[in-house]
Amino acid sequence: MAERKIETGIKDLKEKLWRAKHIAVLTGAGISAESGVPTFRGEGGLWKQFRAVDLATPEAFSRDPKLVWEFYNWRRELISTLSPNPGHFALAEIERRIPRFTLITQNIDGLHKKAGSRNIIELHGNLWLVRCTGCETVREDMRVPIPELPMCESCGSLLRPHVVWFGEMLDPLVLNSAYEAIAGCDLMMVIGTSGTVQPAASMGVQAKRNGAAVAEINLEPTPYSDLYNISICGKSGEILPQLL
Ligand code: BJW
Ligand code: ZN
Repeated sequence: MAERKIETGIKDLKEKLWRAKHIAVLTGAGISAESGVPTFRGEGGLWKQFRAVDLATPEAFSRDPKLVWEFYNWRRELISTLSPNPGHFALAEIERRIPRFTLITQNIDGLHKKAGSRNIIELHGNLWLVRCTGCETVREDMRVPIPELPMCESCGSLLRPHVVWFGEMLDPLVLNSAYEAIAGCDLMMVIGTSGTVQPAASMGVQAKRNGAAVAEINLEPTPYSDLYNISICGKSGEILPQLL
């Protein structure tokens, strides 16, 4: 029964996908799970092991920047050894075959780019960028690990990860380009996100309100599954290649 539902979902999605002129995709931690990147919530999730308020807020960084850098250095070490999975590669292939394609990701791991995706909007920043807390300069920094308490070459202030923590605004230019894609697409795919963190969580519903068909691919149902046109329960690394 469940398998039948997955098959029908894939068939429906394939029909919509290859007719679409502009596709927007929103990805979350689930798309990288099969590469070995831990998700945030649920079984084995980072926020089961660590408290988000201690590690992913501006207050946590002001209180204990060394601890926060240790957390990001641990993730740099892990992610530097990992590779994109068939889900990432399938999205890159779909982008090559569709006239307009926008990939909006909440992930900071850089795996979509590694897989060959090009038009990527990183809502929550990037693990491999650092930002100066003084002069705001953003630089790529691939060092693993980054030395304890890294300082800005230009002004000597403390550097921080160029990511968006809880309570921080998303970059308005980045957010606007995501909303443009959501407003203009005829199909949106929402993949591997629990839909708990705003503003990303509402993007699928906004696309639907704007007239797009919305399809979800997730290991399990989410609070939005019934609102979308198609909901496929399964691993994105297994479902996405079947769309090609
Ligand atoms: C698979 C799979 C497989 C597993 N295949 N699927 C409105 C209402 C209430 C609160 C707010 C609101 N607006 C803003 C807020 C506050 C807050 C928020 O949303 N809080 C909620 C928790 C309630 N939002 C913010 O603070 C945001 N800022 C903002 O909006 O500014 C304006 C503002 C501020 C304050 C008040 C009001 C307005 C910023 C959010 C920044 C999030 N940052 C993090 C850390 C980034 C850096 C880092 O990585 O270190 O981003 S938190 C973390 O969650 C990370 C993720 O990008 C994000 C989303 O997680 P995601 O991707 O959904 O992962 P999971 O683990 O939750 O889910 C994985 C899913 O995959 C599951 O569903 C699995 O089933 C599935 N899965 N394997 C397919 N193989
Ligand atoms: Zn500086």
